[in-house]
Amino acid sequence: MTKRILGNLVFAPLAALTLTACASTSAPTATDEPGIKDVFGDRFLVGTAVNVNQMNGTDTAGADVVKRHFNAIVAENCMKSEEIHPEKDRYNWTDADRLVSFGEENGITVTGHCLIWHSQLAPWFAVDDAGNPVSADTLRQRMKDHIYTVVGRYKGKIKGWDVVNEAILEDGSYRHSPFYEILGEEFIPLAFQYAHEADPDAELYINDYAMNMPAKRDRYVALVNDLKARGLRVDAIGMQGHMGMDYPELDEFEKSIEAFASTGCDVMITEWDMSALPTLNRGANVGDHVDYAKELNPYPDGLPEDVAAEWNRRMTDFFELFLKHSDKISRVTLWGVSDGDSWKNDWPMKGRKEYPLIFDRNHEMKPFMQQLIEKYKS
Ligand code: 9MR
Repeated sequence: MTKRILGNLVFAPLAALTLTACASTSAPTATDEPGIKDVFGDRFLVGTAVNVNQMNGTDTAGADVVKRHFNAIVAENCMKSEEIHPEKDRYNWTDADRLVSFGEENGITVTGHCLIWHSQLAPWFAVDDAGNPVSADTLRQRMKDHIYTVVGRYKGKIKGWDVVNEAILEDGSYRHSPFYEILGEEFIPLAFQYAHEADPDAELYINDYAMNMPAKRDRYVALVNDLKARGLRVDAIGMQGHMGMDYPELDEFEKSIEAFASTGCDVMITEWDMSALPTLNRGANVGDHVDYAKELNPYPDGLPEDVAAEWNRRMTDFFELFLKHSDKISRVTLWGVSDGDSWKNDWPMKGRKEYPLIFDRNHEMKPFMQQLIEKYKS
């Protein structure tokens, strides 16, 4: 990994020459310039994950960026079971309702994230009062109640749901989540069945990270084909797209776009971001942590020009790849509005200053997207 990053630095001067605008960390975007959605929105939805501050009026600058540049939003956290259904008999709708209203008021498509996920799982969901795993019947009923209630509340308002998130590991095997441990592989078709019953018009997605990995790719193709063969609705396969400077390889990512499209589903890039720092951990398993060390936080005062240039170049390459496959890709969503919002500032090491998104900490657009807008507008 270190070798690869150093390799990038060797070629950085060349990148800086070809991407001259990258020399400045950011440049103000003129207000008469089109937004990202104005330029690319006819190819695929252009989305971002939003946090509660952008929705509750605390972060108005972030909310303004959302309105100006994006035509799709997804809840970064407030619809996860731990947040929206913290106790068995209590739902917390405040933040989710606000997000859905924000979408309605601003003509922005809303995606629901996520119904069945092992992480941020409400603590009561899969255990009994004594803390022991519940029976298969009980878990099925709890899944059904949860999905019916959450999906049902936003029927007609949410375009589609990440129904199952991160069910498969990089080697293609099933993750041993509580759902898998108690129900086996059947938890996936069940979740899709319940979601469809709750809102027959809603699109339904299956979503995961590291989707460029061949074994994972093959498993998802087989899994989705199986769901479809059972007559279940699956509209899209979500490739989260948490990236770094040395992963994934563009052609492996492309192979997955093509393989997923071969199932007849749309492909969605659902959580796009790219770490600009040396890689500590690939993928996006939120449970992974690295202890803080100053030397692992190399750019606390801003990205060096050569690293910024290389980051912009890689982002351009991936965005051009998404454009190339826009007949297959129905949405490209960033995982956060501006660098300061990103989960990557805390993962895999807390307190690491990151630069993974399209907008910097001052909400200014980074050069690669300015250049793409210039190239494709009109
Ligand atoms: O960005 C989210 C972060 O704020 C949360 O603390 C974290 C905890 O579960 O989840 C992050 O979002 C994850 C998403 O829901 C699923 N794929 C991986 C994302 C990054 O961890």
